[in-house]
Amino acid sequence: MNEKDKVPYVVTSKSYTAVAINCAAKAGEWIKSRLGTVKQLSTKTSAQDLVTEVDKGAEQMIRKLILTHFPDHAILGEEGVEPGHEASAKALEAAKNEPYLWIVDPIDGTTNYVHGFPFFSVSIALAYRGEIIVGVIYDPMRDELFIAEKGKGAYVHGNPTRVSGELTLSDSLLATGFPVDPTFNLPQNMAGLQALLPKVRNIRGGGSAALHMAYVAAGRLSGYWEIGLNAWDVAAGVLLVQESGGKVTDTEGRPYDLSVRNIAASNGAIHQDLLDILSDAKATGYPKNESRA
Ligand code: 2AM
Ligand code: CA
Repeated sequence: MNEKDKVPYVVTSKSYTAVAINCAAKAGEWIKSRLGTVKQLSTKTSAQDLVTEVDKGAEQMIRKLILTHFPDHAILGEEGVEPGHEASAKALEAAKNEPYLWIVDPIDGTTNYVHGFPFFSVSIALAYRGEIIVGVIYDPMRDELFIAEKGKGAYVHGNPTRVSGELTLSDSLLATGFPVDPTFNLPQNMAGLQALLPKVRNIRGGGSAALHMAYVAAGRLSGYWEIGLNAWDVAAGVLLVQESGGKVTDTEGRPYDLSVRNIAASNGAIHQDLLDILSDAKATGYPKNESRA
């Protein structure tokens, strides 16, 4: 038996995107299949525990599949990290130097999932040396699979996605998310809402950052901003928006990188106007006069 024969069997396909799609589709179907069960069981034990179980199960499923194909790759998943911004920043710091890093949110929109509000998704991104090269977001309720590959475009149902054409805020439909932190993020978000609402067509808060990003990519939303997020909420969506001709920065206009928590994504045309209003309203999510380190 020569040396080669001792190497454990590894599927040799190097199609990162195919693996991401397979993971998102499998996890999405499983999550969907548990939706009714969660509601039923939530009266017996805590609904939160049960969802945590579904989240964890989906993430385990995704981890196993990724590692079957790419045993040397690193994985940063929402359920593998302790709650809180500090822990997630630490986990990201530790993972950032990995050449290949998968960034996984098994259920983005967990609150919606608990309540049976059908707006949640599986989000999977692959970064190579910090640059996102694949992004996949799957909405199992609508069976919509959003796919982006760096330099190769973005697609839904195999059709190219394109950001919307609105040129002004007054014609724009925006989305945001409502952060729970009452001391800093929530008041900032309220200030942003108050400043923007009279200037746009309307604002939605769907409850899944990843799907909001996918909707910006597909031209269903003109723009989206949210503060206090983590890499797994938006990484796949960032590539979708960029590959659909849109723009993604932090809320103060700096280029996106994996450590950005305060995000602005748009069709490009309205981007600066959106940032200006957030800035004037002191609603960018950054402490005054202090940009992120
Ligand atoms: P989740 O459902 O995976 O938790 C909704 O505004 C967005 O914020 C969702 O993408 C949601 O992701 C995320 N989110 C919910 N609670 C959060 C928290 N405490 N900190 C950061 N992001 C949160
Ligand atoms: Ca999430």
